[in-house]
Amino acid sequence: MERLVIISNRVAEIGEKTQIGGLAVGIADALSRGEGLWVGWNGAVSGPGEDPATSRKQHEAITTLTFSLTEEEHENYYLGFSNRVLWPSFHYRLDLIEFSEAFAKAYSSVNKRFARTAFPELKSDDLVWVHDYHLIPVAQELRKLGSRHRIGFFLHIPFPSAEIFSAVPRHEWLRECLFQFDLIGFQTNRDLENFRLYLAEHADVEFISDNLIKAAGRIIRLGAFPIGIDVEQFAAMANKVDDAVELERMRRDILGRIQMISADRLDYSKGLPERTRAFLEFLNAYPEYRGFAEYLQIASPTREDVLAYTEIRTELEQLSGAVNGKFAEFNWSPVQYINRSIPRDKLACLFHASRIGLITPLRDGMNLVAKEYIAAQPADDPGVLILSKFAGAAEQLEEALIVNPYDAGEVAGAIRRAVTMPLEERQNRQRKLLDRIKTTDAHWWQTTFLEALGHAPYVSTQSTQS
Ligand code: ADQ
Repeated sequence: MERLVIISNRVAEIGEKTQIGGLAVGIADALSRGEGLWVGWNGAVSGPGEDPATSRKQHEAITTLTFSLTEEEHENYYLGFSNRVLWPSFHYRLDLIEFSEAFAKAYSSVNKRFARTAFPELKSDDLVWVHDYHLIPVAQELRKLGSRHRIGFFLHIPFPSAEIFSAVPRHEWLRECLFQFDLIGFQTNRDLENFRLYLAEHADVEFISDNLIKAAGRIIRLGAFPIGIDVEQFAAMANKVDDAVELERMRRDILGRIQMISADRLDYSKGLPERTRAFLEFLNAYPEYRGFAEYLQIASPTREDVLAYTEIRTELEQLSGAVNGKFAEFNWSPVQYINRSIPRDKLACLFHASRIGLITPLRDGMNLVAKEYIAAQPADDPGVLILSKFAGAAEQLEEALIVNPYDAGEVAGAIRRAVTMPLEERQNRQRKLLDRIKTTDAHWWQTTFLEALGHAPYVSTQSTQS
């Protein structure tokens, strides 16, 4: 079997398996199929004059090769082009784009640095898998260094509509960079379709089939590979009864309390203020639930150096305060707000104990929390997932209550439907949802992607752009 080399912006600490979350589960699973190398940023920023040297660590068969970014690289590549240009625009927030020439330059040069770090390590038959929007130019940089490897790219965030993508500063350059991969993977069929429509309008491309194109003299494979979770592992954590779960059960049984939950990074794409407004609408429209319904909002801080993130935090804190100010009583606060990251096993138990998972992003590549909520439900008395139609997960999880997150009345109606849903209907929906997340779990995701990459129509004499 070929060795796998992963290149991603951040390299996760590979330690105790249960504490790594999100995409790190899928990557660690992929790396553990044989020998593996993981290259990327270590999360640190080196001060002026400090040496941002690379460090190598070994965890059984997995080697990690990490380096720090300089302050300038962090500011312009990471906070700049990646998170002030690409992240907002791919999430349909063109109004939040702050573009500068310095951002584009740093994005290009840091991608060169990733490629230069990885290239000397590569063996001739390695499979290279590059992750996410930070690293679109990596394949082109590797090709310039002479790489003839099979290189795959997976985009974790949405690929926007053609019109939106054509508004991204330097979209023509990004497109040409993408053509140096052998496989380009998206989360959903919708993303794939958006990419094809963009190419049809803006690029000189030959469409060979639904999944093959010819561009820049190369044949490139395209595909949708919805990311999954390790269902067994998450369910096992959720089923370990802890004190908080017991307490919640008692509150549910004795006091008739109904808990809804959400957990996100505090990002404007996750729709947190809209969700709080929908909960407010629910309390206004259905006063019989005052005193009983509680919304536990777990929002971990993220990218706080970017203005849009401090603004969303202020807005959310004001709103939660306003809802509590209006409705709270001495023994009941409708909104509980936790602004920090919490251990995954705790999160799993809280999902298990919550009657409703309220997952309503305004845009999301997939949204793993939706899948984690399903994995955590008790089979005998499962809760209900309310899911935004703009989460990639909605393409798969059609038995959830699918809502428009911009319509507070519709979300409030879905909450009402969820709290009154008969047990049999909840069990039926849960069974189908659970089946789906099990058949397309983290292991399935990485194996189907790597299989497609292994089969990408690779031509060893291919011409490369310089
Ligand atoms: P994210 O935007 O980070 O990921 P998501 O897929 O929901 O979104 O993953 C977040 C992970 O962090 C989940 O495992 C969740 O349990 C965990 N988490 C969230 N809040 C937490 C908290 N307060 N404390 C502890 N853990 C918390 C990006 C894309 C997504 C895509 C993933 C994977 O934006 O659309 O699904 O990559 O491809």
